[in-house]
Amino acid sequence: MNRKSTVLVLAVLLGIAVVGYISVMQSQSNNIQQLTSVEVRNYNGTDLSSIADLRVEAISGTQYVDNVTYRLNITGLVDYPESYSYPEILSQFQSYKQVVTLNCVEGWSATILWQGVLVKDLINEAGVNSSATTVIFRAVDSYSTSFPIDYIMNNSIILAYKMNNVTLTPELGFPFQLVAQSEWGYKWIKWVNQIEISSDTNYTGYWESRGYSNSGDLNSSFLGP
Ligand SMILES: Nc1nc2c(c(=O)[nH]1)N[C@H]1C(S)=C(S)[C@@H](COP(=O)(O)O)O[C@H]1N2
Ligand SMILES: [Mo]
Repeated sequence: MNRKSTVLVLAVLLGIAVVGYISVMQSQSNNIQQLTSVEVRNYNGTDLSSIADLRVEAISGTQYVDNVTYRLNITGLVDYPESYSYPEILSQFQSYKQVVTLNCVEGWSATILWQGVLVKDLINEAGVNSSATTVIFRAVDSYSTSFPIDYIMNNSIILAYKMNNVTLTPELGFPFQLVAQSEWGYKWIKWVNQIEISSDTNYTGYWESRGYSNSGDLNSSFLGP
């Protein structure tokens, strides 16, 4: 064998080895058996509520979102409008966990371990224009709510896909519920399918346009300004 054909044979052998290695790794990962996740009730020493304790609040009943056709659209005053599938959100963005208490104006609350992606990561990826002042969230049931963009940028606000380690159920907002920390429950929009970057500082969401405080601050009355 001359030198050229020796190199060729070695290259072919290397190729076979690489393909073999990849298929062994793939078959190993295919062997991982996914078990149903169990709800956690304590996290780093904090007792958690059960997800069964949450009262299901919904203006038009439970929304059943098809995760095959579902898209999360990032629109408005952005350089690159985005349209993500559910698996794209879970695989392309860093995941975060945080224990936060949801307080409904009706007087109940629930302390939950939330897991999801940061809203600021999503909108930074789309490129926010300097004229933006407001972030409007919309959901499949036509519910909406909004926040000053500083609230989203200066806090680690999570768009959650798991509660107490369990994937959100349709009742609890599958695929995503906003974890609007320090805000009343009506700001915690479920079944989110659009995030619009806007310059409309007077935008009022579903409950806000029916008299609830637009600031939504937990430390103030929800009937305030
Ligand atoms: N899309 C949508 N999101 C919503 C609502 C709604 O009616 N539609 N209700 C809100 C209210 S008033 C509360 S208190 C919380 C309750 O969340 P839970 O149903 O997961 O307990 O959801 C909020 N998010
Ligand atoms: Mo609520």
